[in-house]
Amino acid sequence: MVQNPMPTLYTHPMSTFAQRIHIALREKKVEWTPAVVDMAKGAHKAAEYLAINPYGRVPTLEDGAMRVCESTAILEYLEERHPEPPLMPADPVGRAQMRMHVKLCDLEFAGRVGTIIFPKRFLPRERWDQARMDAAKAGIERHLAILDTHLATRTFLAGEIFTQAEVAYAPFLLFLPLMEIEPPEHVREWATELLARSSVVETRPADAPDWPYG
Ligand SMILES: N[C@@H](CCC(=O)N[C@@H](CS)C(=O)NCC(=O)O)C(=O)O
Repeated sequence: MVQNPMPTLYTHPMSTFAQRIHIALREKKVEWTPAVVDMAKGAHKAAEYLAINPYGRVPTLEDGAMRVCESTAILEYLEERHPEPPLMPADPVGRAQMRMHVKLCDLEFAGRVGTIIFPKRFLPRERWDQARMDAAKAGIERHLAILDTHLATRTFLAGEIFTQAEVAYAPFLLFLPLMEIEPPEHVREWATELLARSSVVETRPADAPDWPYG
């Protein structure tokens, strides 16, 4: 039996979390096989996919007998499997900073972005929970102010190279215009640069808004 040497990525073209993996695969020039999960038809909650990822979410990466879900764990796996070009600083301090920023992205930013953009992208207005969306927007603005102070003295979040931290942020920064959030100065400069990177441009969801802050 011929073994498929390429990893399979369970994904969806509109998924922000899956875009992280598409960016990393392009940065690292890793060949992969797509397996699009038809989320609009509920395929992510069907038994066949739940056998692959019991949480019914994308992305999931399958590499030989190995299967891993959770986008940030997949990014770490790809880094170890394909270390070149690195998406991680070389030194322990830079790596700790990068991991901190990846975690803060999920804790302070990505979830709140989802709270706003999921209804805006996929639900009729009468089903929006406006109070919850407004609270999420205020939380995002607080977080971006903190990030702005950090970015005032640097080009990238950690180790002065484009890392997994930028990969984690990019798909969510793309939707700032849809959320009507104008980024503060240093976040704007950083985001403008990283959103223009070819790996990000080539993996943009079709409905991502234009970036008016460049
Ligand atoms: N923490 C997960 C989040 C993944 C996630 O929520 N993916 C969305 C698509 S962007 C999904 O599959 N949602 C379906 C659901 O939650 O039922 C990760 O980092 O991979």
